[in-house]
Amino acid sequence: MIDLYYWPTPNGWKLTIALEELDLPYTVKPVNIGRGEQYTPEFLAISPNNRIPALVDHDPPGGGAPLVSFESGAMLIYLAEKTGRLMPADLQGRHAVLSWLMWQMGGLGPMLGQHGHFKLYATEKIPYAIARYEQETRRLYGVLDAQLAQHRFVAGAEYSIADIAIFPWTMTHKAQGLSLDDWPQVKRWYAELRAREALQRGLAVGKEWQRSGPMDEQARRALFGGRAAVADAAASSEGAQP
Ligand SMILES: N[C@@H](CCC(=O)N[C@@H](CS)C(=O)NCC(=O)O)C(=O)O
Repeated sequence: MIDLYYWPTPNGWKLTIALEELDLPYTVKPVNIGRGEQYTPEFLAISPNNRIPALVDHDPPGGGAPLVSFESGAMLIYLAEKTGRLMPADLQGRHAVLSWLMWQMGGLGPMLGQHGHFKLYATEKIPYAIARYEQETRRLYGVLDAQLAQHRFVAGAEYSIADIAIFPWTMTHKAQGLSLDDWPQVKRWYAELRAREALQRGLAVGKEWQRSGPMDEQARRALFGGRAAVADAAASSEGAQP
């Protein structure tokens, strides 16, 4: 059985989508990142970078000690290799999937993350930072659109972990003030993936924990203030009257 350390966010959804697509049984271990739970010693022992997702597979291929994994890209490769699915076995096909997965991990995710931060969450709106990350975000959407003009899926003719890694980040387009009409091939691909039942089941995991409306002060501290801010908040609430 796999334990998935998770919160419903783009990087978290990659894993619930992959696990649902692969039909693998898993237990969800919620880590409320808006309440600083990413800093507990138990979670840090599994995910030293204090980020979700992470997983522990108590039944790794070949037996032996439980497999502990953090970084969503590594986790997706692990699941594809464990099952022999969602990644072609031939050299060329496998390499195309890994290239697009790395593109997501090193480019699309971090750039869209920073775009969202400076445009939506930062209390001080810095025009240069917003313009810089919007330009990079648009460039990356253009790269994806050009690739999808040649292939049905991101890494070729087969649906793969590269599609699963990229999709949740394109779900943020409306919030980031972008329209998929600007990238028709991304729009076509997005609609095809959105209709997949397994993907929808993945996105539904923990939906009830999502809060609507603006981010509260506690979440802002946990996400943007670092470990010290979480510790300060815990210390001050210990002295507070219930
Ligand atoms: N490169 C990491 C990024 C993970 C990541 O940034 N996770 C976010 C949620 S989407 C998180 O845990 N944030 C908690 C925090 O910023 O303290 C991965 O792909 O697993």
